[in-house]
Amino acid sequence: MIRNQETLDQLLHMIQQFVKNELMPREHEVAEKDEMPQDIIDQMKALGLFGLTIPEEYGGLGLTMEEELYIAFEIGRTSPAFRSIFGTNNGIGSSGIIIDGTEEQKKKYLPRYASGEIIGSFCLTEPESGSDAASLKTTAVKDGDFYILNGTKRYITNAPLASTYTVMARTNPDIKGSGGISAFVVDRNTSGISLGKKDKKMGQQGTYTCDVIFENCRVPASALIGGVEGIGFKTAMKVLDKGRLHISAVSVGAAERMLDDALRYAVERKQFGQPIASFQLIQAMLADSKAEIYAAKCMVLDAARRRDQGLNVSTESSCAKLFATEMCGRVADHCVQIHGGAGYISEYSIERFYRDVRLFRLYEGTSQIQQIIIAKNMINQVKD
Ligand code: COS
Repeated sequence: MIRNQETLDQLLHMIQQFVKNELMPREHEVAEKDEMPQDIIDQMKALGLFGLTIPEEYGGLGLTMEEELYIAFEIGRTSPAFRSIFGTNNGIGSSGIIIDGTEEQKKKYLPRYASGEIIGSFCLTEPESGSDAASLKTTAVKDGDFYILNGTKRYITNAPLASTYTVMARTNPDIKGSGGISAFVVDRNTSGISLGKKDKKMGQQGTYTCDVIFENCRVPASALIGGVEGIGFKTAMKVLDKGRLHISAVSVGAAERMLDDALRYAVERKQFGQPIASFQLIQAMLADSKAEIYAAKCMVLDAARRRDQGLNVSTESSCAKLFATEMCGRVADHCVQIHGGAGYISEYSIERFYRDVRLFRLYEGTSQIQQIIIAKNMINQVKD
C-alpha cells in the first residue's frame, strides 16, 4: 500500500541521490577497510534511514511494507554492507517489539532505534540450532522478577554495534519444541553478556557478525517481549516473514545494479571488432537476467501488498525470498560471465557483489528452508 505517492517519490529521490552520490563512491573503501565510516552513519541518521519502518508515533517514518520495498530496491543498488548497518533497526532488530511488544517496551526502545541512537539485533541462531530454530538451547530461567539467561547465539548481525538484542530462549525446558521458547529484549550493558571475535566473512565487509554469549545474565521480567512466555518462536517467525520480504527486495535492487554494470561493460567492451553486447550469447544472458529481475520485482510487490492488507503472507514471503535471492545469484553469475576475466578482478564491482549477494540465499532462512515452509503451508491448507 502506498499512502501518498508524492511523499514516497520525494523520499525515493532523496535516497537515490544518497546512494548514487555518497554510497556508491565509497563502496570500495568500505570493503577494503572493513569499516563503516562514521560520516556515512551520521548521514543515514539525518535521512531517517534507521527509522523507516518504526511507527510514526515512536519517531519513525512508519512505512508500509510496499513503501519499504521501494526503498529497499534503491538501497539494494549499492553494497549490502550499507543497508546492513540500519537494516536490523528496521527489521529483525526491532520487529519483535513492534509486532508483539508491550507498550512500555515500544516506548522504551522504538524511538531510539528510529533515530539511530541505538542499534538492535536479533539472536535466534546458535552453534547447534540454525535451520532448526525450534531446537534452540539457550535457557531463560525465571528467578523472582528476573530471568537468568544462559547460552550462545551465533552469526549475529550487528552484534558488535548493538545496544539491544532480541533473544529467543527456552523458558520451559519440558517443552522441547517451539512452544517452550520466549523472546526477550536484552540490553547490551546487562552483566553476563560477552561477545565473540568478529567473524571473517566471504563478503559484505564493513558489517559485522559475532557470537553473543549469555552467562548467568540476569534480565528483568519486563524484558519478556509482550509479557507472555511461550510465544517467542511465533514472534521470531513473524519477524522473519517480514524480513524475508525485505531481503527479497534488496536482492532485486542488487541484481538491477549488477545488470546495469554488466550491460554498460558489454556495450563498451569490444571483441572480434565489435561490442560484445552485439553477440547473441551475451544478449541471452542480459535478457534472461532482465526477465528474472522483473519477475522477482512483481512477486515481492504482490506479497508486500497482501501483507499491507493484513493477510498472512508466510507462503508468499518464502516464495519471494526463494525466487528473488536465487534469481540474484543467477544474475550475479551471468554478470561475472559477461565481464569475462575482468569479472574475477576486484577492480570491478561485480567481483565484490558476487560474494556479497551469496549471503541472501542463506540468512533469514536458506532457500531450502523457504521450500520447506512453502510446501508445509500448502499441505496444511489441504488438511484444513
Ligand atoms: N507466523 C506465525 N506463527 C508461525 C509461523 C509464522 N510465519 N510459522 C510457524 N508458526 C507457528 C506454527 O503455527 C506453530 O504453531 P502451533 O505450535 O501453535 O501449531 C509453531 O509456530 C511451530 O511451527 P512449525 O511446526 O512450523 O515449526 P518447525 O519447528 O517445524 O519450524 C521452520 C519450522 C523450518 C519454518 C523454522 O524453524 C524456520 O523458519 N527455520 C529457519 C530459521 C531462520 O530463518 N534462521 C535464520 C537466522 S535468523 S536471521
